[in-house]
Amino acid sequence: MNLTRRTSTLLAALSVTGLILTGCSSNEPAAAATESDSVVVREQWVKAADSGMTAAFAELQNTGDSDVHVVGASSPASSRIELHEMATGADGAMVMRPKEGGFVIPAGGTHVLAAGGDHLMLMDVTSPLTPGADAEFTLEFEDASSTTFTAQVRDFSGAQENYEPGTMDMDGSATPAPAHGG
Ligand SMILES: [Cu+2]
Repeated sequence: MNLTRRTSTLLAALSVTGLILTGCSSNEPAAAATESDSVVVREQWVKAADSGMTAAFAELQNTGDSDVHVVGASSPASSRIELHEMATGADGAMVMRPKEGGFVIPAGGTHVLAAGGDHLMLMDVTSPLTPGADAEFTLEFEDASSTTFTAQVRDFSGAQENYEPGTMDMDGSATPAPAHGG
């Protein structure tokens, strides 16, 4: 009985609080939402590397009702980061290249960054990224807002990307990890 009464008192208190908050916000103009307000980053990770180039991946969810444009990225882990996509080159081989206009996270949808697809390309790793360590990343959006996330460094031999300025190709071993292979 006592518990029930305490629970209903608590619920009543919460309802009153809710009413007060609702009352306040309805009297004020809607705050200008930034693109970063709509973005949820999950499943983020970065491929281990001692130096040179590597890639970071994540699922970028857009909880808002308009598209979000990712126009840049940065990290203390790399002196430069490019937004890359995979495309079929003139010779039929898959090549990776900077994605024109960056990534679009569709309204109410998710844009997946994954091996063999769009990815964050770390062009010049500043210090060894060892498995289990964390690296911080910042995504920059078209409206100049940004969001920061921490990605875990993982060992991943499934996608060996070859990147040479001028050729930018990815060899044929770019298959899913053995655990997911068929
Ligand atoms: Cu790349």
